[in-house]
Amino acid sequence: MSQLQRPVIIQSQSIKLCCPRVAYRPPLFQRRRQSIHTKTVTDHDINRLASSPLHPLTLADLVKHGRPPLTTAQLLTSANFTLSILPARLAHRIQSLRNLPFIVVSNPHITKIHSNYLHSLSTLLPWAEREITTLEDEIKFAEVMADLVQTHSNTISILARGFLEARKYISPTDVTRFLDEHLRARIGTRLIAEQHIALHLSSQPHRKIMHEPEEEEDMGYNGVIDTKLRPAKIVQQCENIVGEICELKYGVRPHVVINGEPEYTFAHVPVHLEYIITELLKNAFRATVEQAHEREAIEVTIAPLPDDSPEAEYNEAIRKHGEGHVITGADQGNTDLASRCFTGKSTSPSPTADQQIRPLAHSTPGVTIRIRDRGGGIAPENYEHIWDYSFTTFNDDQASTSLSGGPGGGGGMDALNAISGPGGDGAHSLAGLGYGLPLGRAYAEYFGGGIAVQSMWGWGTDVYLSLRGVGRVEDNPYI
Ligand code: ADP
Ligand code: K
Ligand code: MG
Repeated sequence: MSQLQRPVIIQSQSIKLCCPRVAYRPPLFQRRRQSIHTKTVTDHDINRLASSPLHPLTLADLVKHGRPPLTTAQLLTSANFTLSILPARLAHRIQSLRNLPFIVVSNPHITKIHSNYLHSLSTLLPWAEREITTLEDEIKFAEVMADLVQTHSNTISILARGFLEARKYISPTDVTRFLDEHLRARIGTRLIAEQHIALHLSSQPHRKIMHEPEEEEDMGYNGVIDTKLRPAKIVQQCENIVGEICELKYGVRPHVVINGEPEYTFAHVPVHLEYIITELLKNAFRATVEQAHEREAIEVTIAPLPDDSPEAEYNEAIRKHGEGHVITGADQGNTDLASRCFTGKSTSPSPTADQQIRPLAHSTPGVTIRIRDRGGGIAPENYEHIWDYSFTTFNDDQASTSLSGGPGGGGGMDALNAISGPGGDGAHSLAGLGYGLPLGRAYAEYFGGGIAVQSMWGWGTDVYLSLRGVGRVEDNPYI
């Protein structure tokens, strides 16, 4: 395995933070990044860390350090908490990569991801078994977190390329199983790191150096969570972006009509919602235009769940178990209750502790967003495959041949760029290599929501995105 352990060169590029309202000053971080200490990771380190139990993360963990700006003591607590859970999570990912067939993990792209994880663990090890007690150390630690987020920003496109090249040696089912676990775990790891970075940037005394003053009046944010997120606003923003891409490719764009309750707000992670809505709109736009129905609006309905819905009962059940309670096997009854109400019942494997964050007590019931298009629906023979990571009906030949033919391909490269997810390298293509639906569902399910697709073959498609509120602002002192 030694060839997998070569050091990784960190590329300097700007970092896109999860929380869009918190501005980064990359040059400051880049200058300092060169001084990040590393410690060689041994197999013993990995085995030891991977065998330690994973911290069952809750949303309460993300907000428990207080409302920004934090005091020095709160900031140090956040840093130490972050440090206490990340190494084991990285070690689990390394182990799971090593469990892939050797010929797959030897693929240069998969090897690159393995090296990235080793690199990130090597930057955390010098901090292990010590406590962060000074602001000076906290600043250095925040740089380590920034490095971690940046190192893994292109993970999804690199993994996609790797699995595409190695597809002869691993079944689509095994790829989907691996990616479902890996990408869900990655969502949590990024959230933890980004939350600390966001708290760091918005806290005294750094804010004068690193925080854009004009952003300060925005009080809706607690780190990466927007407590006043308005889904309709995200839909409008995503409509603009997807519309541009659509117009570039097809020369036309359908328009979106929002109805239901466009003023509804709740607490959620904006970049997650942006990613999901973008992917769902891309699918709807593409289908609509390909059916030459661009004159027919895509209808987006925002439907908040009522307070007496089964969702509210579900939240009450969480409340009885105590604040920030994590749903475990013992709570299966309640989770079933929740999934009955949410149409997006998943067929993916049950989440493990490092994959799943559960809502806070006093959660708002949440919202269902229906995206309805007249794009002709999904052919029955394709229906069962739409959740596979690599399944796409988009430009089949172009997407896969340009990739297998080497770097620089047209549609395939665009497609890969389009699937990086939040914090990744952007979305330039209307459809990709089939990552939109499964990855979108992974984000939705992360906070207990889901995605369900209802197709009327020959007519159109309804997609139901269910999202559970992650905390009622007035009830929760932390948010
Ligand atoms: P991609 O968009 O890259 O193909 P997705 O996972 O987003 O990957 O979607 C997988 C497939 O599901 C699409 O290629 C398409 O065949 C089908 N699909 C998804 N959404 C729709 C829709 N709204 N209308 C018609 N087909 C759809
Ligand atoms: K797919
Ligand atoms: Mg898509």
